[in-house]
Amino acid sequence: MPQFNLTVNKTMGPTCGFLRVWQRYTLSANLREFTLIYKQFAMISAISRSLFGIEKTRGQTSAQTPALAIRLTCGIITSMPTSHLNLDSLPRAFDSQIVSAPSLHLTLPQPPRRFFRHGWQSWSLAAWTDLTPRPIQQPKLLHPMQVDPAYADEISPHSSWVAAVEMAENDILLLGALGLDAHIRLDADQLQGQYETGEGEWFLGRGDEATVFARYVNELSKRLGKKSDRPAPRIWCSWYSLYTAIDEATLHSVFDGLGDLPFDVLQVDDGWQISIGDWEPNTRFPSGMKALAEKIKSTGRRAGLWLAPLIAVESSRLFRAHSDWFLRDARGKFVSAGFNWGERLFALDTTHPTVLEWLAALMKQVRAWGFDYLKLDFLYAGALPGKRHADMPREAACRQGLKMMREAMGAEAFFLTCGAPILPSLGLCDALRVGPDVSGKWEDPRDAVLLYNPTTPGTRNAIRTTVNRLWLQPLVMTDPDVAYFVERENSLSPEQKQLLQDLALVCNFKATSDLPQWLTPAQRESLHKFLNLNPTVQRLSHSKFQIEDRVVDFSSALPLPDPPTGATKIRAALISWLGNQPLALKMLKHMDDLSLHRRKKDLGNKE
Ligand code: 9PG
Repeated sequence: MPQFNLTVNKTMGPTCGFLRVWQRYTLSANLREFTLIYKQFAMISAISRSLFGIEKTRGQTSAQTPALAIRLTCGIITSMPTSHLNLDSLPRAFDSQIVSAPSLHLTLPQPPRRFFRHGWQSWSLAAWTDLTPRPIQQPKLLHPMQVDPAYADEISPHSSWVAAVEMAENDILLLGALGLDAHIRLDADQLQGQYETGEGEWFLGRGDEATVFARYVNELSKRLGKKSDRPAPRIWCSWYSLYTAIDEATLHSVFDGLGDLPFDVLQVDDGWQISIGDWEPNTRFPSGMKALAEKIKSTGRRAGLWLAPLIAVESSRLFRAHSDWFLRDARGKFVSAGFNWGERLFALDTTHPTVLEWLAALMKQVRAWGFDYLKLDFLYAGALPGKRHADMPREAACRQGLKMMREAMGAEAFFLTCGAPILPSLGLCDALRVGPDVSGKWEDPRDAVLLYNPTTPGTRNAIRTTVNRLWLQPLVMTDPDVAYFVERENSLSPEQKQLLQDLALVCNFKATSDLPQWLTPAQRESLHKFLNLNPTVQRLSHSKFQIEDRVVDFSSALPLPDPPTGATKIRAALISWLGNQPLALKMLKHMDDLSLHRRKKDLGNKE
């Protein structure tokens, strides 16, 4: 098959030494017809002759090859940092095209029907949406924890690293960055990709959804690293039943109660530490962390631990003692990493050599305690915009911190990233949380409708984003969060619980937080069976999967609620205002703590 490889180098060469091409294009496609149109430059035919060895800018190849017309609009002026591509028509089966450019503008034949947006970090929304502007999700105080704060106020379709547009049924055009710090937006018929710092590669593909994502993934894996080949462990995690109300005695009784349930890892979540930033056991763990890991290992399982190593709360010893380790903005103010645990959060600067040493020492400490499954959370903090000790793009800085922690924990440790920017995690972690937290509720109407927030804990939010992140499966183990089997403290219908269990099977990543004390014999039996399942799974469409002989459809979780209108809009504004008041969030936390306390007392009575 005749193939054209077209390369415009950055420097034009002797014929036009004073000019530079601001972009390099590498184009490989099977062409029948091609049109190359150069704008803004009169000497172009001379240059095209000397550079590409083509006499004409229009031509034809043999009639057997698939039809393709590509119009390339190249700028050749030093000061223009943008590449323009006009893609009038491309064949369905399409050889991948890779373009290097700081910024890329693609003119589509018409505005697309739908847009695939990809959220920045684990909890941020990934979804196919229509083109109508989306209200800014609320509250803003939580933006650093939920979206890329650099783009939090964008209401038109936009996306981190990769976006896709549907031009017609099964006709998808994907634009995906192969480097970090890239963002894509759609403005009517203009799909625009932009690297924050310098030039980077872009992948461009057209075809059906599965094919274009598979090709993008293939290019990503060449650059960021391969999927780990170890088997996915089956995990019991303390978060979704006990939340922060964990203590040594309660965990021991849970670990004993799990009996012969086939878990590989028992993972202790948030609640063991003195404070976020001070990663030593608190007074509820008087025997210390080594003893806790020993207890887990005595049940024949691996010990897992949660930490959020890149953040600290304002009241932590770490923040007070080493404020110079924390990220600041250009004016010298601390950069907000969000608000949680009733406090403001700040981010460590992972370009600071002492911070990197501290992170490595922390990982070694945790490994020395005996934990070898590490769930590292709130990792977006390493990539927040700010002025760093070393001048480095923010996502490269985060990746450097992750790499340091991976090296310090050792290749034998299982590394799960959570609340993590997606591309910077690839090739470094074993598994990646690919959606928001689940909860015992399908959807919280306050968050979904009034705050227009698809990132807060809730089963629908978790399923929606996870299903839209399954394209990552060849690159990393995708963690969809836990599945539930209990009825206690849980309002999910049996069908909704089944969806979560099925999503775990699709992801081949099984975890639960269900307390053995809360499981009826029948529920325990179902959980046992589930943990031993290893079904064949086949994707039938975007939302439908064949799991052995059943067809499972996740489409009920995928739509996004409509933006508030009329009187609801007024309530929404009020709730948003409240959500931005630290005091209101502190009060909510206090109420949560009280109900947790009751839950734990109740658990004590049941034993
Ligand atoms: C422990 C938890 C669990 C859980 C993690 C993470 O405000 N937020 O947007 C927000 C989202 C998720 C979240 C906490 C806050 O949960 O995903 O599994 O480990 O931390 O605190």
